[in-house]
Amino acid sequence: MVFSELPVIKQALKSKFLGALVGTGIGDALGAPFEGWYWFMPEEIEAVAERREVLIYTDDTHMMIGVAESLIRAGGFNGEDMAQTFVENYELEPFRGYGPGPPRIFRLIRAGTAWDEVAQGLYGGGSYGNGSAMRIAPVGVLYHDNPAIIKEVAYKSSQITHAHVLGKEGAALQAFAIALAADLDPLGAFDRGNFLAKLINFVQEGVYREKLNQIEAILNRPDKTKVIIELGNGIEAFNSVPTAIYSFLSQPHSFAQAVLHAISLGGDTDTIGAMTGAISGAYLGIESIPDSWEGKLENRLYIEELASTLAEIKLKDLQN
Ligand code: F2R
Ligand code: MG
Ligand code: MG
Repeated sequence: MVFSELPVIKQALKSKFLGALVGTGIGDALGAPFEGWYWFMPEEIEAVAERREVLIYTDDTHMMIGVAESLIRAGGFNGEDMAQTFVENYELEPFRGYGPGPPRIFRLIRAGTAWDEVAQGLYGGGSYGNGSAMRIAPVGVLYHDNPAIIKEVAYKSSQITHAHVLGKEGAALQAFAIALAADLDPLGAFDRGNFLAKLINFVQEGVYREKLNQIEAILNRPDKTKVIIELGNGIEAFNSVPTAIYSFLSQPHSFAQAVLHAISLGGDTDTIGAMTGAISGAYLGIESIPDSWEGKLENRLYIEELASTLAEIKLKDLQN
């Protein structure tokens, strides 16, 4: 790294870390009032956001905060620390709309079950819900230059609550999409074919590969019903991570349009909104998030502090 480039790199990096973490919160909070709806018009989301004084986030952001807190405190991934962080955060704020599985896991961890053994038994083989993908933004930005570490940390952090391989692979795919976005210059030309090809090359599980392979054709002939049928808008990781990637690719140059599109697909709106917001924010940076939304996000200053600290850690790492 040339020393004179440092301030520019530092600023851009920080903006992308902020974009990914605040983007998660905004997508989650904007989508939350519509979770479970059939598809609808983006204008309805804007109208609800305008009427609200505070944009309140749910479990998606609450768990993303836990991931960031633990990575910072432990200086990287530490399963025991992250599991305890999830448990403590949940006990403080159990009202965040958690999925059915995690609270059961947290009770078992509190009772002494090991963090890496507790989730296997859930749903007879582990959960493939989208709960470990929705919270993965801090992993995606912190390790954005190392796909092997991304995969390792995404899998291990999933293991705490989502032990099924499709849950883990969903988290890894979402983290890698955020990483690729963080690595790109938003002022340069965006090559969506290349972005998709890298994701397809990264992912190993067939269901994700098949869905990613359909995205280009759907982007060429946009049709909401087709997106929902082919890619999904559900609570399972494989029915939501590809949809968030599609939503980002449908509007790569506009955070607002990408997130509004994702939420307007209905279904698991807060989560697909959160995941789309994380990818778009990582690509376009914090400046791309409309002030009128960012200013209303609950706990914004704390989320920004976590993102800034992670960026500082990364920058020190790059300088060594
Ligand atoms: N919980 C919700 N939404 C419900 C409404 C909330 C309400 N608005 C409120 O405020 O109270 N949303 C949140 O949950 C999703 C993430 O869930 P997570 O953490 O993945 O949970 P879980 O239980 O592990 O999995 C979710 C469901 O997926 C199915 N499933 C998972 N693995 C399965 C398997 N191996 N076999 C069969 N089914 C499996 C189950 O139906 C699970 O219950 C996010 O949307 C977040 O926003
Ligand atoms: Mg939620
Ligand atoms: Mg949800």
